[in-house]
Amino acid sequence: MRIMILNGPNLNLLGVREPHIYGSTTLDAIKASCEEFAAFAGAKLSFHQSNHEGELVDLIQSARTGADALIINPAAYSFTSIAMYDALKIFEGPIFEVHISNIHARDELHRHSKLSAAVKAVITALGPSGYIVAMQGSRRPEVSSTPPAAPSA
Ligand code: CA2
Repeated sequence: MRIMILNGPNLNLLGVREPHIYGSTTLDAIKASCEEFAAFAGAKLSFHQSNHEGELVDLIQSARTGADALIINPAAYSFTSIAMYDALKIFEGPIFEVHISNIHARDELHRHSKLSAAVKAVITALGPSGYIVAMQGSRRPEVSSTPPAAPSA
């Protein structure tokens, strides 16, 4: 099982700014715990962060041949990126969208992810452990590779 984890803009600053919203765990620490779980589960992990939408689109496209499951915290691009939505729709394996904070309890700008309609599951508000929950989910036999139907409107 090959798992790719993608992180969007500003997540490189986790643990450095706004700990009251995003906690004090750094992205390096999240990466280390994901690597630890991957070793335990016998999965191959690739872990990335980018502040650039096009680079994230390239990584999602590369997952078509390089990963069996995709876990993505798109950060602010959750709320804006049709390009990432289109790229996610092309990936055939299960996709998990992770948010560290509770996006539903945020202001209007941060509440509605455009990408959720293209993913298998959304894990929000569990803090950094949301990444591990997503990794566990990606290994569940009942998680089919069939993406949900696109909304009609
Ligand atoms: O809760 C999450 O994981 C988010 O995806 C984080 C995004 C936010 O736009 C989403 O609504 C929810 C923001 C990531 C910005 O990360 C920062 C880290 C430290 C300091 C400032 C921003």
